[in-house]
Amino acid sequence: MNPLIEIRVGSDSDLPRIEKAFATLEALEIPFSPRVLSAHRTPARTGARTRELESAGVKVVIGCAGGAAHLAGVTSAETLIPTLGIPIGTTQYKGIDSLLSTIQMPEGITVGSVGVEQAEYAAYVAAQIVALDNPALRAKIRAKRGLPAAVPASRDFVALAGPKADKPGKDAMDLLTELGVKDTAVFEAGAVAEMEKAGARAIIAWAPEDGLSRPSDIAARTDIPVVAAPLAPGAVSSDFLPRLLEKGPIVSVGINRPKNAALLAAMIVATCSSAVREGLRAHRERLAEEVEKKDKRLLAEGIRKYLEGMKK
Ligand code: RP5
Repeated sequence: MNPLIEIRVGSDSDLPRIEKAFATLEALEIPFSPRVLSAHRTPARTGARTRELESAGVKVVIGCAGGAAHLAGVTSAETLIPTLGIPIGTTQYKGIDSLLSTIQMPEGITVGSVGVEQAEYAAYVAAQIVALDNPALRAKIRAKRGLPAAVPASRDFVALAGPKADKPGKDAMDLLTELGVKDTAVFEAGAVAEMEKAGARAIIAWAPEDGLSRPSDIAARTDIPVVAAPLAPGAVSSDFLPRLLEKGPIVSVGINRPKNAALLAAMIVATCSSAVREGLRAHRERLAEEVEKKDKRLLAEGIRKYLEGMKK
């Protein structure tokens, strides 16, 4: 059977560190393909394989690397299938370097990261995405996770889970609509049964500093993939993201990136919807055009005039 999930590592030294991901997918009998593809040492091979993923029928890709952990990010830049990241622990920084370089993506290109070496959680989130249109697999995952047996039907719908986040919530909803996910709604964080009943294919859970456990509390009660959207008005302590990602299975986007949470949710929906996939494709093209336009203007105007223009 064709692999539905590709797990790529930056070095084979990463393989033993994420053994639980392989064990989890084997137990669920989900075909996966492990690859050694480095963002830095084999960029051409990595890019070429990434561009093949969609036509090869891969539904989710997981990038796993340590230190300057760019593998998941460069993967996401070249595909529209959901990209998850597993940061590997490092001796000097205890993996916070890997976590930050995996998760803190620029707006428009998104990675859903688990915590440092939380390989089992990454495997579960990937499995849950793959299972969205497969009630038998959903039932198997729900049984393994100790969730109620009834499998709710899902549709092209994204749930946004409280607390109220006005501007980020509006940004996320507007982008989801633009991408073709027309059906979205806001729920109280505790209303997990309602989110299931509504048929959500993904849940975006806001995580302010005083609500860091909210996404994992929701995920503990459902097999719908949960994307955490951390929000912080200013500087945060270095354990902000590790605390958010302590429990799973959840993935998170970078801090104050509600649009990246929406993008990842749309990518999850797009695994079942060609219309949303087309919306993502058009969005990606527009994003590239905007940056190209800036580069061309910079080349034409030179640095001084460009900087002057930026002050206006
Ligand atoms: C990263 O550098 C790899 O993903 C790995 O975590 C780390 C060390 O790689 P090796 O020196 O063991 O090849 O790119």
